[in-house]
Amino acid sequence: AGGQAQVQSLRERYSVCDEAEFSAVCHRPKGLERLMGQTNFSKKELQILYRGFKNECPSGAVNEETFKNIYSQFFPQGDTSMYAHFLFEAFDTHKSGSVSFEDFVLSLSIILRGSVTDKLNWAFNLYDLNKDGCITREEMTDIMHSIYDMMGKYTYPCMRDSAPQDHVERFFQKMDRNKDGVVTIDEFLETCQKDENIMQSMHMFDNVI
Ligand SMILES: *[C@@H]1O[C@H](CO)[C@@H](O)[C@H](O)[C@H]1NC(C)=O
Ligand SMILES: [Ca+2]
Ligand SMILES: [Ca+2]
Repeated sequence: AGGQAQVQSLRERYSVCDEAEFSAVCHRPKGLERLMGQTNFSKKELQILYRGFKNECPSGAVNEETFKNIYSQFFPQGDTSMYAHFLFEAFDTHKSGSVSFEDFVLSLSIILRGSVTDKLNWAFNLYDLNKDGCITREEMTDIMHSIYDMMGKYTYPCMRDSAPQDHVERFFQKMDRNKDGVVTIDEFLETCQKDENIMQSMHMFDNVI
């Protein structure tokens, strides 16, 4: 249901509506069919998403600046630049410095419609800032600061300065099962799958789109 609402809110944000243009880019019907097969979006949803994408980004690929602009509209009271940067790097799966519509909907499908394991793998990759396969305290600290910065001090006026660090410590207490100082994907999946509340308490997907 959350996914539906998110697609709906994307739909409301983007009013540009041009079926012909969509067909032009997905000129080969196979392109669209392939995307329908690779994602859990319907043709209609892909059209809505495409219009939004094209509206933000007429060149057909999103750069980091676009992510920052979009996020600053959603969180006007906070500083979104760091979180948008990390998010961009997670979407930019080919490390090309830009996110194509295809990259974009593949990630979005996982976030909104993927299985729990798909989502956890995606989140792990987001938190693993240098993409070396483990999450360090430094990486989690950077992520937490970026989320707290984005929320802004007006949203949480009585938040203590130590709150992000407390969050990191709790994360490692739960996740770093062998206490070697890093969290691997196996530790992450095992812990998250046993404790559904972790997902919510980590703000995992609420902030993503
Ligand atoms: C689509 O949904 C199924 C069932 O939840 C899931 O297994 C699959 O990985 C999803 N695919 C994508 C790309 O989201
Ligand atoms: Ca890492
Ligand atoms: Ca470990």
